[in-house]
Amino acid sequence: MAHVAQGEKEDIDRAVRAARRTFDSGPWHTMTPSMRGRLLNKLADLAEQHSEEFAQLESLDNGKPLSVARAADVPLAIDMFCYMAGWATKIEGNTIPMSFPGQYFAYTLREPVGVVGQIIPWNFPLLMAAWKLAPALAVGCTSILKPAQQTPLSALRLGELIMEAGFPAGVVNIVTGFGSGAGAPLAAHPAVDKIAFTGSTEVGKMILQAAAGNLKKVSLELGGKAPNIVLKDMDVQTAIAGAAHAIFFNQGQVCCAGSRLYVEKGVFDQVVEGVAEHTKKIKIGSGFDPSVTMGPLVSDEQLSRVTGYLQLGMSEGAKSLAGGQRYGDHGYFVEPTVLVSTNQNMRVVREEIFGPVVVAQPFDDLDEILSLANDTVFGLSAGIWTRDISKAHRIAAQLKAGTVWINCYNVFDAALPFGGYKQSGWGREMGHAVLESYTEVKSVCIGL
Ligand code: TAP
Repeated sequence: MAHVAQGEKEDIDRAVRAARRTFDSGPWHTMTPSMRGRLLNKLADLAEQHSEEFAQLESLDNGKPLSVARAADVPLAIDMFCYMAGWATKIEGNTIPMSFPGQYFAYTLREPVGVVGQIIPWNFPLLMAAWKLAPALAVGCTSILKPAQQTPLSALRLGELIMEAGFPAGVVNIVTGFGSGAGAPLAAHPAVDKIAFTGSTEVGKMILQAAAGNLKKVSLELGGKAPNIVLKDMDVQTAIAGAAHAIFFNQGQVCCAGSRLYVEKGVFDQVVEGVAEHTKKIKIGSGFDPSVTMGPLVSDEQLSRVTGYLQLGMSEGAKSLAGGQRYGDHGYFVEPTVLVSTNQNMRVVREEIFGPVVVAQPFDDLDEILSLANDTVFGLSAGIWTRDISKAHRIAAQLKAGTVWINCYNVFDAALPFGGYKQSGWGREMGHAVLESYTEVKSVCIGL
């Protein structure tokens, strides 16, 4: 489909030098916040003018249905640039009342952290680029962005629009390549001040080690194994549709996917059979076919990983109510799968599969569901389906997860922080929360 450069350590060195120079002494250094905001707005406008092209690139590169790229990836990415454009002029410090003996005037400044390395995955390539670049640029950082090797095309096209918008040279440096050849030297680079990573928990831990050399700041958005909890008072059809969307959206290749479905006894059979029935309505095929609602997985490697988990689940004693294997004999398609007869000790319940596979279990009461839901090393997201608003708030308060959706799922907004408890990560994306991870606070104290 396309040939893309395989960046190596020396390309990362050159990109970091450009980003460093531009941050320390280039035009970016002296540009006003208002101008930075205007550039971000211009980039959003350009991306909007090219939204159909971006949607097609995303579908071609990742396999996702074009309709999904049009409805989710592209508008959310554009919105992220617009939202962060507004923040560029609002990065403020405080004045601090002092109690130290004497008279002082003290204030804080919020300054850009500097040169940031940003490493992103393949599941939402353009959106992940926007989540990373927009806040970094709003506060005045410079960036070296490494897209995933499977899906570099939309980031490269975005790079062209960044130039067209008029961002000074060296502000955004996109280096395509592999994690080992380009990602690792970026994470370890002594002239990089911060690394922002989205991807697997396993690689997240490697990033931490690589960052230790110069103790660069680190933010991590990692894997998940989200509990999606259905209480028996919920309208069953709404719960079924919600549970199916929570796991099957984007072929299940979503870090916050509702991959553990817990249903209160009394409606368990109805809900899981309903989700299994729902899979028959999912049309699998090319992302460019308008009737298709589920595309292929991203790669051969991902296909092996997901089908490997399906075999493992069966060998552990799980039963499939729907799906359970590869779909067809060519391409990277997997049947949307509902596994029952599962328990907390199974690897399919404990590990992130990152495919269209949900594991379902019944529960008795609130105490049991809280203990099951929180029995995981992850803590990215969770879902609750109930008409009882008081129960919903009580459960939400006790879930160890960065995002809790009640009677909805996979709802994202540039203003709503997103990130993980426990091994799902450090720091938050989006909202004003993300600005903290791209800025340093400087205290200035003046004796009067
Ligand atoms: P990762 O290996 O975590 O890849 C994410 C990004 O990190 C890619 O750009 C990758 O480069 C890069 N990378 C890999 N090794 C690196 C290293 N040593 N130093 C610096 N950067 C490195 O994810 P994957 O291989 O694409 O997928 C593996 C599993 O991770 C999936 O099956 C899924 O479970 C999980 N995953 C989670 C997420 C989220 S959002 N939580 C996203 C993707 C995957 P390459 O271009 O070489 O891949």
